[in-house]
Amino acid sequence: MDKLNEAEINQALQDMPGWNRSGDSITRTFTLPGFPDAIVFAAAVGNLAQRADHHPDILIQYKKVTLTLSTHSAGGLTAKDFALAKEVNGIAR
Ligand code: H2B
Repeated sequence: MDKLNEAEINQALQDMPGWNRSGDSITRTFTLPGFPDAIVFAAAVGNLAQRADHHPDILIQYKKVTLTLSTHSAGGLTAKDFALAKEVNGIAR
């Protein structure tokens, strides 16, 4: 899959509330009510990722879950990252 260019990345970010650009990645931190909720949320993200065969870095810090998305095989951001970010937004409150 082709890397997106700068204009495409900026355009895609506009439709992606909560997500920020960080170099070759996009990130979003979700704050859940408590640690068990954070674990359940991370597992739900894991299920989406497995189904999409596209996997984010997942950092759990107590009740915060930070997701970092990038397409390793492309060495940058692709449509797959934004597709998964959109799915994650769909399961987040
Ligand atoms: N996830 C991410 N974030 N980037 C990839 O390039 C990637 C992946 N490649 N998940 C997938 C798995 C690849 O290894 C399999 C074989 O499709």
